[in-house]
Amino acid sequence: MIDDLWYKNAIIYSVNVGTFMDSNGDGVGDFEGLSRCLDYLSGLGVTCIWLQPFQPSPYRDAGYDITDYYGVDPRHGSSGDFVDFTNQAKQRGLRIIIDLVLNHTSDQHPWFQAARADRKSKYRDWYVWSKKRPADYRKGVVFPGVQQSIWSYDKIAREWYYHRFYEFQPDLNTENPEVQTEIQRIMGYWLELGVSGFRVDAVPFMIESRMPGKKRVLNYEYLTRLRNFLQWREGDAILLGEANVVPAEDKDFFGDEGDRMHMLFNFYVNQHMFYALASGDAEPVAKAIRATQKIPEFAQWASFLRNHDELDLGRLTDKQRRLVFSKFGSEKQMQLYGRGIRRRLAPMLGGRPQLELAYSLMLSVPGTPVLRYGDEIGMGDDLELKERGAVRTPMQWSDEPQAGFSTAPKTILPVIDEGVWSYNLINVAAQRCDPNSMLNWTERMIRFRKECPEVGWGTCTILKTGSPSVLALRYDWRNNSLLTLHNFDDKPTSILLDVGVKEGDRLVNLLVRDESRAGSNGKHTIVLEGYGYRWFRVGGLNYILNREKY
Ligand code: TEU
Repeated sequence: MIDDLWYKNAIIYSVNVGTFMDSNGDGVGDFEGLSRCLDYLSGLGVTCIWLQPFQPSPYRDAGYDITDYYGVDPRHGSSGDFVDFTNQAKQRGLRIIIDLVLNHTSDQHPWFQAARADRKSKYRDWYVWSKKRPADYRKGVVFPGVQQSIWSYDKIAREWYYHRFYEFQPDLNTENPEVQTEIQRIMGYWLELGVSGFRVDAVPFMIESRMPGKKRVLNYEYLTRLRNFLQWREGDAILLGEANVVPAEDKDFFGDEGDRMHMLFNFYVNQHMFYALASGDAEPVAKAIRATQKIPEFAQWASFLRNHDELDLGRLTDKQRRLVFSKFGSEKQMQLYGRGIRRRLAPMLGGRPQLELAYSLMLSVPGTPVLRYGDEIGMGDDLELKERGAVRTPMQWSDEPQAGFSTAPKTILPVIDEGVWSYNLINVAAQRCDPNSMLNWTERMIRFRKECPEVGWGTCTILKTGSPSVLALRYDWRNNSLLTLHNFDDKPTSILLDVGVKEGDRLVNLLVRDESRAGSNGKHTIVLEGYGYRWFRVGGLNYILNREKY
């Protein structure tokens, strides 16, 4: 049954265990705490939780520097707590996907320790070495301004080792057959513990050939092998790839036959959505949707606004990027790595109307939405924290001390306790009681999104609106159609729209009790307020009754 493809119409929510809920008062979030929040998440409408790395780690890159792929960092609990958590999630019908960070390990990992200590160790070749410093040692750093090079000298090994990311994250030699077997073992282990798949970290880096001095080649075939292994072990598990690439490369990662990544984050549409929000111009985002539209039938985009990293604007033109910087991150301290903005969504966008517009847009572009914890209540950032730490502060549950996140005097990262983004003002407990809160609005929107499977499954057509600030998307799937409209301008605008229906046919507004009938020319005149948005069921009587049976 085609409807078994759960990831086509899921609501994914990304959680960092360490900053979500601390149950034992040590200042660090844990699995027991997260388990207690599962009713909150299922109430919000989430269907799949993406757990960021929780394995043992010195935590120099928020857990993306792992020292044991088969464990749980003791600060987050035990493996038993993890299994308890997955069981509780299962009780509520929630799926779990976890980060798979295999481009590199921590330099503290026993494999690297063995590799550096003994040239003859079998682990030596698990990493990438060079006797001399390669000439291009400064080329291709991922964190410019913070990271100096991609080759560092190791005094113990007395050779240079390769690292695309920080110097404490040596790259694994993923071409080594033993490393490949180990990767399968790691995937197999977590699948056996009940996860529904992996968010594959840094995919283009993970599959690159890294011989010093040689041309950079990407081994896409390896992705097909990962996929085959995954599917052999678990038929409905998925790979969600992190690959910030240009549209021409999408097919390499999805595979022509859809036999590589099931899903990829749509970084391209993401950046153009922010451009539209900053400029008021809908055309570039329409173009980005068009450019990423042709993907294999069973592949899917992951749509998102913000994640745990900087908002990377590297795919925009210099002019576009300058405009987004000037609107959403004009101060130097808001910018990062020369290409991005290290702010959360709410402070960047400034107001509730823009936030609603952005969220409604993200939920309605082709793909499956991925939300970032805290964005559902409009959490802020802390620019005092280093690099991407700014957007990683603990979840704000209530106005109790430490935002109800922990009873410890000191937490893993400080909670936001000052100014307009303080937990005293922005927290789940307060918003739960307020029918007009961001939280309740988000919950309602998620419900609509789930009731409109056309977005996850259907064909998307971009309609002409005659107004440069309005994006109109029509979705069709199994005799159901949906129309969404978004006005990026702060001023109201009126559009004349040919939705392709007969005279008198109706557009039923799903968000408020309202409808529009086509005029004698078969067209609809619709007035949108500044930052206005609409979701219409096309043609039918009642949007649920109209739904054809799957
Ligand atoms: O990021 C990998 C990556 O490719 C980065 O370019 C990313 O797009 C972003 O710019 C990083 O700020 C992943 C994780 O998302 C990131 O948190 C880790 O630091 C990184 O891997 C190393 O594991």
